[in-house]
Amino acid sequence: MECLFCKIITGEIPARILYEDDQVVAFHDVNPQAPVHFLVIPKRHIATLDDLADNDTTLAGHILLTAQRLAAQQGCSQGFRVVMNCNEHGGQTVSHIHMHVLGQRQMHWPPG
Ligand code: IU
Repeated sequence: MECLFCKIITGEIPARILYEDDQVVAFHDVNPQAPVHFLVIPKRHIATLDDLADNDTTLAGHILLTAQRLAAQQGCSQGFRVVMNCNEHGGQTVSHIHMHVLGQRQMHWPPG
């Protein structure tokens, strides 16, 4: 198993875990780009958004609702941003899908 995020799920690589259930894990990003910056990932290895299937609708929704709930817990009452990078042009560097959640500062548009 070479996937770094799968190793975070199994505990082989340390992470500051925020939340875990049977489907997802959330942890603080090691290189935060905002005062709040955490990632929500599925426990099942899915390499990119392109690999999500029609029967992953419930999982995809659960990732999004976990992001929303944890953003509130992290004090993002004035708003937050979710980002999912996909493949090379999307800027994806880790091949295990992850939803970034960033908050506690003003975001700008367009992203780089
Ligand atoms: P990207 O969307 O694939 O570019 O984001 C990967 C993120 O994973 C990036 O923000 C890294 O800082 C973060 N990360 C992490 O939090 N812990 C790790 O062990 C590794 C990457 I590897």
